[in-house]
Amino acid sequence: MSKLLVTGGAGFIGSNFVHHVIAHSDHDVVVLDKLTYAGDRATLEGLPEDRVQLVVGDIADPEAVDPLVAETDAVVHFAAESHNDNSLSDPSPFVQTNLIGTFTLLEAARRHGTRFHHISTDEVYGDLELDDPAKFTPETPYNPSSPYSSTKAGSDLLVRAWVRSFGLEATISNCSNNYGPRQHVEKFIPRQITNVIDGVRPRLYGAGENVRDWIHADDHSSAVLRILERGRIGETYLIGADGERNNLEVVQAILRLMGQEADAFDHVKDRAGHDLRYAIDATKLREELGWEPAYTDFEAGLAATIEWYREHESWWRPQKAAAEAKYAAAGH
Ligand code: NAD
Ligand code: TDX
Repeated sequence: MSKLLVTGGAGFIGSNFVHHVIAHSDHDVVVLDKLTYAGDRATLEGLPEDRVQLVVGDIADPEAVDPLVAETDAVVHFAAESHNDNSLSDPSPFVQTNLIGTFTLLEAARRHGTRFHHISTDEVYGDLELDDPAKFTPETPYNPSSPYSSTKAGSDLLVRAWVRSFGLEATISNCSNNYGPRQHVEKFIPRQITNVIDGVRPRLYGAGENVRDWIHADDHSSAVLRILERGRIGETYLIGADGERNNLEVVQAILRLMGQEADAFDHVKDRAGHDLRYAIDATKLREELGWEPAYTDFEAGLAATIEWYREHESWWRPQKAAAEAKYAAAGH
């Protein structure tokens, strides 16, 4: 393998993966990214121009996709509409990008016999009870709740069908909630950090008892590279780092690390259909491919992330007003 086509490589996790690939492998990268509100060419700054190229285009456009797939050794597919709250106010781009876009890429990979890795989410499995000892495994039945997670589930099923019916050489990974630098301020952790920087109280949906299984984006990237290089074709790997925490705990950790009182937040309207708990069993990835996360101390990773947002206001400031206007319109 030497040339990777990374879709969505100007977004949060895709750009983290491009930085990881350049630092830890000899692969070259072509990024295909539409630069939606969530994409930013600044995420790729500082990378060597002879190893990374950005092509601005839509994964649902066969004319943009086909020539790029034709000249690539593997497609690593991150591009998606990724935010649940947006999918509740307008599902249409989620169907277009997550379903039609994935279909378009799969057809090009089929035509050219190209290795394919599909990035997905634990949300395809629905949610767990708070006291359920079970976690999600690759055998958990699909049961998505939101327009976002249902379109991701549909995209996973397309990949599985292309493996079985057409012999596509594909793997799939389903990861838990990511945090780290360069995450859009619409997402939970950066929204609260940048609120506190702005002197605004963090906003907790409902009672804050919903649990997410947090993993640092660097660990997601190392897992994806491992699966791409050593994963078994046709297999699904779950990526997680045993980081379960409820939202109240996360908000209080942010407040503590930013020198605020523990109760300096507001409860706001809950999300419709809000999944209660996600939890990943990553045994297959750990035992079969020998992967281990590097970030095992959530508070240390969170402190470094807070520092990054403090130091990179020029990166996130242009997103902030529009993100908060969407939340105000939705009552959050
Ligand atoms: P993001 O919203 O930060 O970035 C998405 C990127 O895709 C942006 O650069 C955007 O411009 C690009 N894009 C969107 N539509 C496109 C299109 N039609 N054509 C080309 N490019 C397009 O998302 P993220 O949080 O980095 O998530 C990346 C992937 O990881 C997604 O597939 C998501 O489902 C998955 N995932 C995310 C998380 C998480 O916690 N954020 C967890 C598990 C899985
Ligand atoms: O202001 C907020 N207050 C709040 O309590 C926001 C924005 C969110 N929340 C809650 C909702 C969730 O329980 O925090 C939790 C995390 O919310 P998000 O950051 O929106 O993430 P989530 O909906 O869990 O989905 C994320 O993880 C799985 C990513 O956005 C998805 O792309 C990924 O698939």
